[in-house]
Amino acid sequence: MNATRPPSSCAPRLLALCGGVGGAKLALGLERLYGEAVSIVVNTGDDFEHLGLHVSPDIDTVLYTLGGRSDLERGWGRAGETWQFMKALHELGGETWFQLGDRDLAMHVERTRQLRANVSLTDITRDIAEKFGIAATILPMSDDRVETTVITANAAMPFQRYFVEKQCTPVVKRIEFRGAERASASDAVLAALRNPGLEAIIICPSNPYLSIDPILSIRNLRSALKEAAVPIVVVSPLIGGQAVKGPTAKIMAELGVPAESRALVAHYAGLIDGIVIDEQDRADAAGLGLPVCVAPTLMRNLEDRTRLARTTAEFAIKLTARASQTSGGAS
Ligand code: FO1
Repeated sequence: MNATRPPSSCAPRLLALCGGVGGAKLALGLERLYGEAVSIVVNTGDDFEHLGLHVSPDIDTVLYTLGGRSDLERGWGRAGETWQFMKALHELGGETWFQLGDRDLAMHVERTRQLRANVSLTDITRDIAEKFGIAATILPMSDDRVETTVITANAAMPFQRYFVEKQCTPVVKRIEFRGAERASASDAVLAALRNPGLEAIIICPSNPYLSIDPILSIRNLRSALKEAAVPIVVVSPLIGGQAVKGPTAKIMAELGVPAESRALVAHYAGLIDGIVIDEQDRADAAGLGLPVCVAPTLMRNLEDRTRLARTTAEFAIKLTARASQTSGGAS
């Protein structure tokens, strides 16, 4: 029960695009502030089959984080985790490079069972979010498989092999989203984007190349974002040219892109109406050529998460006012 949460009637209806750990932090802030008025579209390009189980890391990071069950230290997986399954698997010579905690394992076993019974990932996720007492709507980007594949100098590998098994060391040549050309945004995602009450869309501070691009690679999702005709604001995952967590800056360097706000604006050109950057990058603001909100973007605790969520939401909605004024003709 969150007494502080305003009734959804006055909360702005928002939709967020979210990937891994960084994105989930802002998603938590949005959910704490605006509750059921928030829809979170989550990347599933990281999903993979492992040990005969379907694993959806970004969905689980959002479910555990908003459900108050995540391990805040690690950023992924569950709090209070034990590792008996991993120990027993190791004794059997099984693959243990991808750590599955005993409680986390239940999620993968139950999700896999339901997927095999032809329950959609969208319905499975909705059911778990409800069981976790999460007010926001958590939506996998698609019920079709899109597989983020990292192409390096001499190999093509599924995302988790690059990110976890290889610890992001291989040099990235390019990133492919296999299946994206055939994939469709889920009906639930399209309905959320077409909700007449939608006031703004927020791209969370996730890795643009690994966590947001898979979502944007789905053609009818990208077009629905534009057709929503509400401002789209990105929160930069960079602070002072560095990623807060993960390989964003390293990948940008390997792709020949400077790890700067300008490169981020260029990456999302034609899609975003504004950007939120950290105070450390205040000097960038003047040259970005679109509305900029300068605010502390490092999220160390729940208060940081809710403050950045409020700042970002209010910045985005104000842009709506500007857009509707201009579209309002002579006024
Ligand atoms: N990340 C790691 O660095 N090592 C792991 O062993 C690991 C296991 C894991 C299990 C379940 C899960 O939901 C996430 C897990 N992650 C692990 C994180 C995961 O690779 C990343 O959070 C995302 O895929 C990237 O955003």
